[in-house]
Amino acid sequence: MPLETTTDSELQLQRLAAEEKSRKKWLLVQPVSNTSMMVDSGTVSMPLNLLMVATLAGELFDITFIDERLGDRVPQDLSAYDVVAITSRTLNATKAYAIADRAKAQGKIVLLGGVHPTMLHDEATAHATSVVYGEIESVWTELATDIILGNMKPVYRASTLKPMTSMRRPNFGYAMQTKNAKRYSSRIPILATKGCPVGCNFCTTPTIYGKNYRYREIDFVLDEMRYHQERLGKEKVNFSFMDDNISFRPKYFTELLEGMAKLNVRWNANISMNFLHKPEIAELAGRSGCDLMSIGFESLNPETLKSVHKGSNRLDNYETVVSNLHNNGVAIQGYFMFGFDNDSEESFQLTYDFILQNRIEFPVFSLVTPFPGTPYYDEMKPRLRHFDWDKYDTYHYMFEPKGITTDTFLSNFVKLQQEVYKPRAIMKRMQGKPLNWVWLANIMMNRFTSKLKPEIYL
Ligand code: B12
Ligand code: SF4
Repeated sequence: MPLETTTDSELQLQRLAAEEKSRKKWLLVQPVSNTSMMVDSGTVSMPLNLLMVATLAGELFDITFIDERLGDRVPQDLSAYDVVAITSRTLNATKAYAIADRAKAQGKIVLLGGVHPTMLHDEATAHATSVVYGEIESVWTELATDIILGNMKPVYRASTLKPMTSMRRPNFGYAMQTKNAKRYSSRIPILATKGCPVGCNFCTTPTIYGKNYRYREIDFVLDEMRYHQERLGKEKVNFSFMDDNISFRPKYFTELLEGMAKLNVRWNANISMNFLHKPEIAELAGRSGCDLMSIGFESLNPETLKSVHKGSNRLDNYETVVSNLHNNGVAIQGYFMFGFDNDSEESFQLTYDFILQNRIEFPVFSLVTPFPGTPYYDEMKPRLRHFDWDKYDTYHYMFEPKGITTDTFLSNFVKLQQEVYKPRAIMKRMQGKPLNWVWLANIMMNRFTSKLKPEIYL
């Protein structure tokens, strides 16, 4: 998709908005999921996706912001609003649709956006006035104009993506003024890049944004960080990058980190390990304040990595990546997926050994989940056990892998988690590491995993 620059239609929208007698009232909703797993529990991260919607829409409309994960609930009577706009991933799609249906029945303009409505826009349009495909920024002028004129289309999909240079600084005020805002993590979500051309077949990003990789000017990202430092009156502010893959362009990534090193901030991010085996990158990450990197190791089986097109992962580099980061004081949240056709009983033992030997601080285990709309979903659809979106949370069993029976698989999956989070294993992985929230996460995981039973995954 090509990129777009400013158009006359933006000026026309401003004129239309100025002529409006009263500003339309929007209710923005982040629905809580129905899952029983530890997804929306405890402290939750501020939803940057809905905040970006609020920031844009708030320039022209009045906004009320509800995050159900904080305990707030959408009122039954929606007469105070003209537009009800809901964000949805697959795990909360059922919830999002129920709210959307209620709002539609009350005659509201209902907007559905986010990953799930984008991937399954035919399904979502049945519940909404309009579905927004992908990011709101690239369709905003057309969408806002149609809302003011009351002339809605079923789907808004951009033929060109806006450059990220035009991205607004998110207005956190919308989230912070909600009653239970103290349940938000103190880490500030921030975005430097969008997209990831690696092309893993189970991931939604390449399907939605193709091979595009866009980034903001480094000065804008650093300015946003400085703004929060001034607002909070301290240098050591914690930022959490929401990027799909912040390190895809080495030059951009290293320049950004050099800038951050001068600010004295702390940060964490999702990262692919394409060039993390280079010691100078890990040194720069540590120097620029990175305290945790979330890395998708996914599997220790080269055939599996090949089959999901995870070209950024080289098994030969795993240990080097880990030791480089550890040598520079960066902790690792390591993601491991199970349920691939190549998995066997041996896969669990291999993963356990890797985690213990390499002292991965915060291992996270999930079950392979083919998300609707991805190439992997199309491939696996005939073998999927269910289409209950509430269970598409990466913690439910989706299909029987070819190499192992369900019972053996699930009992090994439980055992692995319990072993990794036993006190002795925690000590082996964590001894000598800073006493911070990662320790706390391990203690919580010890309690959580000790109660696990294979049945909960079904
Ligand atoms: C950062 C991230 C996280 C963070 C922060 C999440 C948060 N608080 O928002 C953490 C680590 C906490 C997380 C957790 C999870 N995540 Co996550 N995460 C991401 C990631 C990499 C980026 C999301 C993001 O914030 N991007 C930046 C914002 C600005 O962009 P955006 O989300 O695309 O939003 C834009 C548009 O979608 C649109 N839009 C969004 N909502 C709406 C609403 C309306 C009304 C409109 C008009 C437009 C609109 O406009 C927005 C602004 O541009 C995405 C990948 C991706 N690109 O989506 C995965 C992703 C969303 N995560 C995923 C998953 C599976 C999870 C977990 C279930 C994992 C787990 N088992 O714990 C949990 C679920 C948590 C929850 N309750 O939703 C999947 C979801 C797949 C699916 N089909 O549902 C994704 C897509 C990755 C993938 N595998 O493909 N995640
Ligand atoms: S490296 Fe991560 S973000 Fe990129 S396509 Fe693969 S899973 Fe998606």
